[in-house]
Amino acid sequence: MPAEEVFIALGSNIGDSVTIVEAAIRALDNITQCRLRGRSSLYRSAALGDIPQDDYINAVARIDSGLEPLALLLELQAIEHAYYRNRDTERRWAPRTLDLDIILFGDRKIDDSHLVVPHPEFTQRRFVLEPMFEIDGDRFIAGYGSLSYLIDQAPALAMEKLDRSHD
Ligand code: A4P
Ligand code: MG
Repeated sequence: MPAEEVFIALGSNIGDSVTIVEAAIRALDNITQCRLRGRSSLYRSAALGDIPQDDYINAVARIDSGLEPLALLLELQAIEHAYYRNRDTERRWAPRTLDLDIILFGDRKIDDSHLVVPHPEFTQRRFVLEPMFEIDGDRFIAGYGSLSYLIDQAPALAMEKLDRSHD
């Protein structure tokens, strides 16, 4: 089966989030049948949601996946667990060590009890759209529009790009 292009959003707001997100991006390249093809800078963004919490470090990576979506999701959850994320005791929107979300998986539309793709909230999240734009500014997403259009429509969010001199 030919590899499919997948966009993955990464977020962390507990611990050394810069180091955690950088390590998670590298870990994506080690997933079986997957290759890292691109990545954004890191961004610091104000936490979205009702619970007051620290800023997030966010980024987006693009990989080629020879794995099917649910198999890739399991691999991503294994990476989350490697950073001690405790899913059982977390509330939605609560702070987390590492969150990996599949944003796009080729052109697929998936509505499974374990996986919804495109990610249902990606158009509302500047911390996903702006890093995607950095990787692939010309992208047109079928059923949604161009990334620049989506960014124009997205709610405002306090956010800054971190410099990449540590790369
Ligand atoms: N799941 C369904 N679809 C997907 C998908 N496309 N990618 C399922 C990944 N997982 C998907 O995930 C719960 C279940 O979602 C998984 O078991 C999987 O089967 P989770 O990560 O434990 O759940 P959650 O925390 O309830 O939801 P989610 O969507 O990951 O959290 P959010 O909505 O992403 O919220 N503010 C800023 N600035 N930056 C952030 O990164 N993140 C959150 C977390 C809140 N505020 C934020 C940020
Ligand atoms: Mg998640």
